[in-house]
Amino acid sequence: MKRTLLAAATLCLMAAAHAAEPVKIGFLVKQAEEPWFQDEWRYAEQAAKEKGFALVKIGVPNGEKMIAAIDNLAAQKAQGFVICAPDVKLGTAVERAARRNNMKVISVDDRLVDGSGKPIASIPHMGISGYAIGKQVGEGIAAEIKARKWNMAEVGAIRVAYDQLPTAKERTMGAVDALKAAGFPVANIVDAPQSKTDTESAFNAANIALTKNARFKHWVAVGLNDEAVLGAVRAAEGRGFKADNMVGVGIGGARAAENELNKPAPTGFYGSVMISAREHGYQTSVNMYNWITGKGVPPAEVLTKGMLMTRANQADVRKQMGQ
Ligand code: FCA
Repeated sequence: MKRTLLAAATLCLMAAAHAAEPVKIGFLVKQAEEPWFQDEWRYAEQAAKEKGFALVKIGVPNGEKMIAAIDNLAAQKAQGFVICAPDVKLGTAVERAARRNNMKVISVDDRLVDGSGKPIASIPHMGISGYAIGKQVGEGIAAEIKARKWNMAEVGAIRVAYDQLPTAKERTMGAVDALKAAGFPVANIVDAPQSKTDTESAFNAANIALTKNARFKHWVAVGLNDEAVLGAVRAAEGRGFKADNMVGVGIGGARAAENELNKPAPTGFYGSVMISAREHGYQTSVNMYNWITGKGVPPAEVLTKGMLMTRANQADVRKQMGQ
């Protein structure tokens, strides 16, 4: 009897000690300078304040820095981390590093894959529904082409491409499919592969596409995010295609898009399908906190939605997206 009581008491003490251990969560992102990721961090901070855990934000621009960051988190006694890795093919390395350090891991935005390119099912994921959101981009552009009464034969479409990232391919192919469904000529769609997912690389890629296709009177542009489309818009501007002759629709809706849509005069950046940095930053952090504290295992996969935001409806869209 005594021994049972003692054992029970010990168990209670152990549980209490465990509960008292401060929760520390890492939030690792591939491009810390991008407004989208800064927003995710901001919302993750909000979760940290509300739930009372420590948040460690680290930029991980390459594989080496990523592994160092994970090991560093372990040394700081973090129990888990949320990650958007610099390359989805690092999936197995991420899983191994987490396991080695006895940490939990959730991926955000970019789904991690194994050596054969298959999503790693044991890592819970929150991403966007890339193809559906891409379709919203294409539909928005098609509607604008119609509203402007452009002859589609005279319109070129730039697909700023980063096909090694599955979500990027899904997004831009969704956009292309929507354009095709609206009767856009396939032969007028030009691929512009970017070497990195930033504005400068998109600018360079779009410039080449524009040079090679001088026959078009108007242009439209799609890409994986606002930065990609902004690059194409700037390149088109450089060649005299301004707001009247260019319709670019991005994906994201963070500060880059906000700045552009609030310039006194419209630019070729017509709009952006806004996605939820709040859900990606806040909810993944809360899911991780709940997982660590035994309150529940995160859903295996969540795919979030977007809304087309233009100059005309931006205030309303922000409100509806809770941002
Ligand atoms: C990817 C892109 C980011 C953002 C995010 C949701 O990681 O690179 O710009 O769109 O998905």
